[in-house]
Amino acid sequence: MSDVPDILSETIPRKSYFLGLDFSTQQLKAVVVDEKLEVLHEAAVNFDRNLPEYRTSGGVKKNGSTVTAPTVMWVKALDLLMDQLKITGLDFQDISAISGSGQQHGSVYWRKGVQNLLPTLDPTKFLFLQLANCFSIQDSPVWMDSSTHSYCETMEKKLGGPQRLADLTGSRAYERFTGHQIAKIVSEKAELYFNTERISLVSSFACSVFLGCYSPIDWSDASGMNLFDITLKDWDSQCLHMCAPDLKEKLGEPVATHTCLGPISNYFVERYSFDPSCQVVVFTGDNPASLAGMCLEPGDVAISLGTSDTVFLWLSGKPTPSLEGHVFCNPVDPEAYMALLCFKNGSLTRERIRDVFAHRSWDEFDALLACTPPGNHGHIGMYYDEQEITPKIQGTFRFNAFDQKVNTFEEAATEVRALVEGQLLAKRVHAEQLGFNIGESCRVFVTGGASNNRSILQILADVFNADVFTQDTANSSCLGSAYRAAHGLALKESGTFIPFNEFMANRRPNFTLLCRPRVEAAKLYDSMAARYATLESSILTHQ
Ligand code: ADP
Ligand code: XUL
Repeated sequence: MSDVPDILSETIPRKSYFLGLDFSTQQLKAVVVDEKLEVLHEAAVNFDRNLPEYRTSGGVKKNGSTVTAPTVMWVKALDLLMDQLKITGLDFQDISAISGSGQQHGSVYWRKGVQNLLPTLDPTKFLFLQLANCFSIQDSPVWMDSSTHSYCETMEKKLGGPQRLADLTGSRAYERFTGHQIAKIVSEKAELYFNTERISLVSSFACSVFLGCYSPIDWSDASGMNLFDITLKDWDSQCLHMCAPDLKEKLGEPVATHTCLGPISNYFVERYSFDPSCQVVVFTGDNPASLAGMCLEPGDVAISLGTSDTVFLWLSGKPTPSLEGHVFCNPVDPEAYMALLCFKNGSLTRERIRDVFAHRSWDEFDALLACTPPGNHGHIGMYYDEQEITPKIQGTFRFNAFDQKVNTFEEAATEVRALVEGQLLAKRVHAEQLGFNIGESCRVFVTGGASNNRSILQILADVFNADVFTQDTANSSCLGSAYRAAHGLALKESGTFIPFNEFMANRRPNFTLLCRPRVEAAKLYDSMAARYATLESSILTHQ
């Protein structure tokens, strides 16, 4: 047990529950924890299945490289989720604080006049009916969008090159980053932009609904916009200027990610019997929230296998952003940073290969993995169904044991193993290129839908030559949001700053060791990683 004062029980002695939400790509999820931060309730609404009227696939709508989601669908999902939580027997009165997360980079456009409507929503009516006409742009651009290439080029050029932009904002220009999405809207739909009163990220949009007024954007999620100076922790006026007029007013002042913003709106008090003093802690991006949910420490690597696959690390000291990957402000330590790599072709590509080669069954997919050896007899595959982010490329590339390109693999099992090994080797190779050292004590923490799959995790352990752990319950972004709600409230009540990891010291979630590396396989993947890196560079030079 740690000897730090138990700030939560000192400041909030009564029975206290904390609600964490995650507005992710394919679903809206919620978790409720008690004062010991143990999970009491979970709920989820899947956009495609539970809200078919919006006709999304994987939670989004695609039109070429433009990818959006109907903003009001997220609101309706919240109506459904709140009703689901009620059915679990949850008494909303017991919730002392809430926080949440959202898929990063996506943006919401509130039309002029809505600031007067948000605090006065009618508690007898669903939210989605009242907010349906509140968005000047009905479909929110989301992180899968890659339609803003020319805006990216312009910003990098005007700012003195990609490295200069990375030094300032933590990343070179990326198509999905919100600044370029906004620039595209100003250029293509100027009248809609001028009819917009406020621009939120998915996280701050959801937070605004709970607050009953516009929520600020937090520093961590602001780092995914190419607009935010990650050192000064403020908008960069040159970047703002390049994207759109009057953008600063439309974005509002950014705040530290542990900020407690105030009480929940009257709508939730009246409709769901929340305590009027229940506090809302600013929402953040799903990856930063996941870092909090995993209680990550320096030296660990976290891998989320969700719609996108992400790799993230805690960065201490002065950040050195590079042309690959992203540096974000750390969500739980205002002095620190986090590094993130995002791979767009994650679960949806695994699902496609499963559907084609394994009769839509994960069991069959696992059986195919089991009947091929580590190293796949030298075959390597790279599957970028959508334009990949890390690295920027699209298409399918297969190589035989002699590094020759082939069009197909003969066996379904070879294809399935090539996909999984290729995806996991890419994570190792790119984490190493970011400067990450897979040391002796390296631990890998996994989360996301595919972290249920043991066969995939064994390959992950072998590729990283490290033990792989997972949390016993719940999705880590949701859980991280519930933890951040408790931390934010405790900081507010105590009036002092206690670091998150100290605050969590007595309440760390249970992690289960799922897979250990196998010596022979790990050795083999060492040389395969070097081969993978060379093949990847060769396809990038020849594209
Ligand atoms: P997100 O939060 O990005 O919406 P999740 O982290 O909930 O997504 O992951 C959803 C994905 O999990 C699904 O697309 C599905 O492909 C994947 N998944 C679920 N179960 C398994 C499994 N047993 N093996 C591999 N992938 C799985
Ligand atoms: C991160 C990214 C995705 C989204 C959706 O940069 O684009 O991981 O946050 O999960």
